[in-house]
Amino acid sequence: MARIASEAMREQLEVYFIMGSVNCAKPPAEILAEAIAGGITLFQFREKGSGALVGEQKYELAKQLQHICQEHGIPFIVNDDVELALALDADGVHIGQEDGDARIVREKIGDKILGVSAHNLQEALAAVAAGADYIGVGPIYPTKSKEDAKKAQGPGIIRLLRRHGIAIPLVAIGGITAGNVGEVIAAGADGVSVISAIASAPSPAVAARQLAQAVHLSKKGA
Ligand code: 3NM
Repeated sequence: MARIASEAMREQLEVYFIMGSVNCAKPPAEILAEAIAGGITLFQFREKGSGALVGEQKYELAKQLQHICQEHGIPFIVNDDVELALALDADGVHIGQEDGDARIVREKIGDKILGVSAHNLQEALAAVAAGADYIGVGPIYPTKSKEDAKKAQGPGIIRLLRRHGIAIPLVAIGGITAGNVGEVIAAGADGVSVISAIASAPSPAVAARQLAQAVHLSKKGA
């Protein structure tokens, strides 16, 4: 297996759905299946926050969600937990700045997809040097889905990273809705990642479809 090509990565980042059991008011498997029906392009299992599952229960949920992704050809990324990603032979790992050294994660996961969260230019440059396949930049807008989220930076942070030569695939995160997708794509993001816009929507399928349409429209206009 070779590292993912950056054009393929950019497409997979278009509608990147992230969730774990704490984000779901109904069974996570149901929400994921609906989100896939609506057109998400990538999924991240992020079992974090108060009340998050651990141990066997976390493993079983991950396995169930991975199976749904596999049935529909949606790559399955694991947040933070490299051992879980390797045990499941997941498609990739996403790590935050607190989750350890990206270079060490790259060594452990070989050619699997590596995503790294960055909040400023220095972190983004370090992520590129460590071998990230994409960078998650946020929070762009205020979010209630991450307990220790930093201050919202607005889409200007994406423009700043692009202006300073960060050319690898970038996905925007934090408070993204179909209504503000246009601004982040125009600023230079390849896609959007969301928790609540899909997981808390009355219809995850409709929400995913609206996000996908907004991304496609914005990319055409770009
Ligand atoms: N990471 P919502 S913000 C998981 O800034 C996560 O790195 C962030 O959830 C970062 O779409 C965030 O509900 C939460 O705002 C995104």
